[in-house]
Amino acid sequence: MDNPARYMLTAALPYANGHLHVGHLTGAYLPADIFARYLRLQGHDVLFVCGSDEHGAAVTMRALAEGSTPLEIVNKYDSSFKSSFKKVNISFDIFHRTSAELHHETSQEFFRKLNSNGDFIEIESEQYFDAEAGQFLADRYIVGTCPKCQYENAYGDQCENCGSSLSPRELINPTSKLSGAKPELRMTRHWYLPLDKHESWLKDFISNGNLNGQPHHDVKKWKNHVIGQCKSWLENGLAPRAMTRDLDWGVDVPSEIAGSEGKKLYVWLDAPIGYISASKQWAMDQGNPDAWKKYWQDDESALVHFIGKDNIVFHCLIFPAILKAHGGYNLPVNVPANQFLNLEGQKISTSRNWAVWVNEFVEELPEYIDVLRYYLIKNMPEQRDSEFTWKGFQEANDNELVNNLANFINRVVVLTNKYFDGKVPQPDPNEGIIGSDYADEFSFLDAELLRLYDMTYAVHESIMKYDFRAALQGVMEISSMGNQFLQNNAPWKLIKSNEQGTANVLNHGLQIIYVLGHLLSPFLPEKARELLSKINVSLDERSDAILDMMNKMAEGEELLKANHKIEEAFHLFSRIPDDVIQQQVDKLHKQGSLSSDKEEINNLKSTIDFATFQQLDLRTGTILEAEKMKKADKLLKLTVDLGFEKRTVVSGIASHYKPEDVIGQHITLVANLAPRKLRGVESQGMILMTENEQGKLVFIRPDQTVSNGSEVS
Ligand code: B3M
Ligand code: ZN
Repeated sequence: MDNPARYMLTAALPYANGHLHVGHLTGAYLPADIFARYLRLQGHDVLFVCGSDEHGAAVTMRALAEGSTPLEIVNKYDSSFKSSFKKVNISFDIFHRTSAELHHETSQEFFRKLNSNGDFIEIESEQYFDAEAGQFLADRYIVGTCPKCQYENAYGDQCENCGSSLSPRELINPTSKLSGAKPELRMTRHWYLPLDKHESWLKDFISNGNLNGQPHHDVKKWKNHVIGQCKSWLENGLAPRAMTRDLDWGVDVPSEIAGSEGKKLYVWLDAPIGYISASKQWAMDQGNPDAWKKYWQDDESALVHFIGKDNIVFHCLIFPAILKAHGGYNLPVNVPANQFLNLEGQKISTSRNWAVWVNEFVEELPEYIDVLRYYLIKNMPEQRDSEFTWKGFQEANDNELVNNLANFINRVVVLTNKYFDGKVPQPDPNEGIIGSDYADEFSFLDAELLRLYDMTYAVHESIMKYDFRAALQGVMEISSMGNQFLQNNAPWKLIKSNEQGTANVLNHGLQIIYVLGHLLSPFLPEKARELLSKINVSLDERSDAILDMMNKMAEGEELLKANHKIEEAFHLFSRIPDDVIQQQVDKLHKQGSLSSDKEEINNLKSTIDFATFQQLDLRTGTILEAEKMKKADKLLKLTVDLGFEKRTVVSGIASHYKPEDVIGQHITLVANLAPRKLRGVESQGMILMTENEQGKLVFIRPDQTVSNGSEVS
C-alpha cells in the first residue's frame, strides 16, 4: 500500500468544563476512532491519543458559575469524559490530562526551547485589571457593549450577538465578570510568537504541503473548508500572538525565566502540547519511555489532527508554527476538521441545555450505542453543518439497520440452518446459476467475490480520504447488494430444484456476512463483534484482519471455509418503539425550557432605585421605513413614527430581519438615549428586543394596539 505505515492520531482535547454532547462525538471523536480502528485493522502502527484540556478561562469560568474550584471542576468533567468515551467505545490508546505533572514539564520545555531560540518577542501593553479581585482579566472575563451591534453582554474576545471577534479594549463600558467592578488598565509584559514571521512558509504548507520532511502531506486530501479558513487568515495577515497570560490557573512560565512571576502559558501553547505529553505517558506505561518519539519525530509517521471547525486555525497555523519553531517534530499531514451538528433545527447550546448529552444517552439507551454511532456517522458534518433529529435517529435504525442489514444477515443465517444444518455449505465453482455482470471467464462464485472485493475496496478508499459518511454508506451498499443477491437467486425456491446452486448462494451470502462483520468493526465495534460471534469468527481489533481479508479476496480465496459452523438465527438490530423516541423529544424540550442559563443569571445587573428607572423614557412607535446600511451587514436604518415626531434609528437586526419584514411593526423605543453615530448615521434611540429560544431577536411591544408615542412605565 502507498500509505505510511505509522500514524500519530490526535482528537481535540475537550475542555473539562462540561459534559460531552453528540456534537463533540461526531465532530472529532468518531471520525478519529473510525480512522484509528481501520488503520489498525490494515496492519498499520497507530498511536491514538486524547485527554482533558484542564486550563484556561473555560475552566475557571465554569468554577465560578458552579460555585466550585477549578480543581473540582476538572476532576468532575475528566471522569465524565473517561466514562462516556469508554461506553461509546472510542479506542484511545491513552486519555491523559493537562493537569498532569508530565504535561506541565513538557509544555515548559517547549517554552524554554522557543525562548532560548529567540522565537518569542516580549511586548509590554496595557491590559484590563480588576482591582477588587486583584488580577488581570482574561478576555472572557470582561463584558461590555459591542461596538458593532450595541449588544450589551459582549465578551472581551467576541460578541455572541453579531459574531464579531473583538478585543477587550473595543468594548464600551467594560465590566469585570469576577467582581462587577469597572476594570482599570495596567501595564503588563508578555511573550509573543511573531506569527507574521512564519507567514510565508505557512502559506506554502497550506497550499502545497511540500515541506521537507512531509512525505505524506497530500494537499489534495485536505477539506476545502479547512484550506479556505486558513487561507482567509493568511490573506488578512498574521499578527504576533501572546503566548502567556496573567492568570492563576494553568502551566507556569518556567520560574528561572526573568519576569515569569504570575505568568501562565496561554492555553494554545499548553493544550496541543497535551498530545505530546499524552504520547509520552503512553510510552512510559508501555515500559519504553522513548517509544513516543517515532510517532512524532520520525519522517515515516503521519500526524493527523481530528478537530471541530472552531479549532482549525490553532491546528493548521499556530500549533505547526510552534512545532516548527521547536524543531524535530513532524507537522500534520492533514487536519480533517468537521463542521457543526445542529439538533432538532437549533444550534446545540450548553447554556440553554439544548443538547443530547453522551453521559445521559449511555445510561438511558445503552442498547442503542452503536445505533447512535451509526446515525452520527451517517450525518457527520464533514463538509457542512448537519442535523440530528430523534425522528431521523429512529428512521435510520428502522429503515437501514433493521430492514437492510439485520434482515439480510437473518435470512442467510436462517436458511443455512434450515438447509445445511448451520454449516457453511460446500461450494462448487462449476455450478453456474444465473449469470452475473462479470465476464464469462469467471465462475459465478469468482465473479461474485470480485464484486464484493471491489465494493470493499471502495470503502477502503473513502476511509483513506477521511470520507467516513461515504465509507459507511459503502458498507450498507454491500448489505443492499446482499439482499439483492438473495432476491435474484431466491434460494428458498432454488432448493427445490438445485441443491448445489442453493449451497453456492448461501455460501456466498455467508462470505458477505464475514466481510460486513469486518468492515463494520471501525464504525459499530460492538455490533460487529456480536455479528462475528454469531458466525463463530473472532476478530482481534488490534490485528491486521481487514488487510488479511482483502488479500484473501484478491486471491479469490474463500473467507469462511466449508463446514464452518455458525450459530442459530438472531436479530442484530430491532425497531425502536415510538415511545422511546417520544420520551427523548419531550425530555429535550423540557430541559431546554427549564434551563437556567447560569451565565445570564450572573449577568443580572446591579439594583437601581426607582428614580433612576424613571429617568428612562420609553415610548411606543411603529416602523415606517427600513433599509440596509451600506458596508454593514448587521445594521438596518429605520424610520420610527412616535406620533409626535419621526426618528432615525440604526438597529443591529439585519441578520434576523429583512427590511420588508419590519416595516409596519409596532415597537418600544428608548426615546431619551443620547444620539450616537453608527457608520455615519445618527441613531436617535434604541428599540427594545429580546432573544427567543432559537436565538432570533424579537420585538418587545404592547399586546394591544396603542397610539404611537404612548409612554411605557
Ligand atoms: N479544548 C477547545 C475545544 O474543546 C480545546 C481544544 C484543544 S485541542 C488541543 O473545542
Ligand atoms: Zn455585536
